[in-house]
Order: sequence, then structure tokens, then C-alpha cells
Amino acid sequence: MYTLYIANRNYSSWSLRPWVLLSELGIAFEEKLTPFQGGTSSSWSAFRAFSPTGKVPCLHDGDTAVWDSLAIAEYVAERHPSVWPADSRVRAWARSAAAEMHSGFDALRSHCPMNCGIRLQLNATPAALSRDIARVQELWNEGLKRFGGPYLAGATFTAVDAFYAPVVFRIQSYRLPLDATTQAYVQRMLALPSMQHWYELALKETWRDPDHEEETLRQGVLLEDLRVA
Ligand SMILES: N[C@@H](CCC(=O)N[C@@H](CS)C(=O)NCC(=O)O)C(=O)O
Repeated sequence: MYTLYIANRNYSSWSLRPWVLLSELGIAFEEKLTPFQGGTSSSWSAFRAFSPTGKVPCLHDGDTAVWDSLAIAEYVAERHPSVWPADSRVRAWARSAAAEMHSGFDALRSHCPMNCGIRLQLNATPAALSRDIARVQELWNEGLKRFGGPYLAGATFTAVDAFYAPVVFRIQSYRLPLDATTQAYVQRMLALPSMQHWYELALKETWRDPDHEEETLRQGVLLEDLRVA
């Protein structure tokens, strides 16, 4: 049985990727959640107990540790072929799109940090953020059109959907303006049982990490905080 180490559901976008991937595909795992400790160095010490980088997520399979979300997807794909699309051309697209998320979208990450339970009106939309939002829409429209939907790479949920799952929560929190196709995909993702489960548990979290809270509130005006007090 796999063990997946994650951090706070409300903030940890990297944790969400492998968690939603395994959950949505029905791949059994045990979850171990360690909350952020308030300050990067203390989280690092706590996370070092299970992850060589002091970061989450980290997957353990017996004595094998896999400490990066993309590496986890690839490790699991070796045992569960449904992680990526079966057709090699579709798989190439899905892998490229997941890798693009993994190494890009800096403006989207920094201006719209994942914070599932809040709703916020952004103070500004810098050009770099507009470019990232436009690219997300272009990419999702392309995948949905080329492969027929309802998921990005065709009829089934695959790792590329998991890699964009945090963007779905960011869109919800920051009410980012989107075209109709993209918005419909967001609603479809939010309705998935695994996404709903993550979201419900995120709202029940009582931990508040000052760094993550400040990072979010710096971006705009808080409209709603749906988390338990
Ligand atoms: N490239 C890594 C990134 C992992 C990462 O940055 N994780 C964040 C949490 S979402 C972390 O553990 N940060 C440590 C900290 O904030 O102290 C991956 O894909 O797994």
C-alpha cells in the first residue's frame, strides 16, 4: 500500500495533485497529513521526517520514497496504466501540459495562491497573470476539443486533470474570468467526488498558517472565508 504525505488541504496545491490522482482513479493509499509549522524552516524540519527535500508531497512505497508530484505520477503510472492516456499522441499532449504546469504559470501561482476556503477580489490583474489565464484557457480548450472531453485528454480522468486541479480551486477562490468551455470544465472538476472530498476537508481545517494567509491577503480584498473558525 502506498503512503502519501501531504500538508494542509487548504493551501497545499502540490499535495492535491497526487492525492486527487490516486483518489479519482481508485488507487488505494494511506494518507499522512502534517500541517505547515508556521515558517519555512520549521516546516522543513517536520517534513524532513518523511521527505528528503523537506517538502510535500512525498509518496512512500515500502522502502522507496518518491518526493515530487510529477515523479509520483510517473512512478504510479508504471503500475497503473490509467494514469496517462493510452494513445501515445494523446499521452504526449497530456504529459506536455502537465509538465508545463509543473514548471510554469509563475504569475498564476504567485498572484493566486491556492487557498480553497476563501473568496477574494484581486487588487489588480498584471499582464503576466492575464497571459497565464489566457494560456490556461487556450490549453484546456485545445484538449477538450481535440480529444472530445469531458476531461482534458479525453473520456477519462488522467494525470493532466490532476495537475490542473489546483488551478480549478484558484479560479473558484479568485473568481477569475473565463470563457464558457473553461468554466464548464471547472464546474465538472469541482463536482468530482475526490475534489468535493478534498474541499470539504479543507473547509474543516482549523490550522491557519500566517505565511500562507498573508500571501493570499496581499493579493486583494477578502470577500468570504468559508472555513470553520
Ligand atoms: N516540485 C515539488 C514542489 C513541492 C513544494 O514546493 N511543496 C510545498 C507545499 S505545496 C512545500 O512543501 N513547501 C514547504 C514549505 O512551505 O515549508 C513537487 O512537485 O512536489
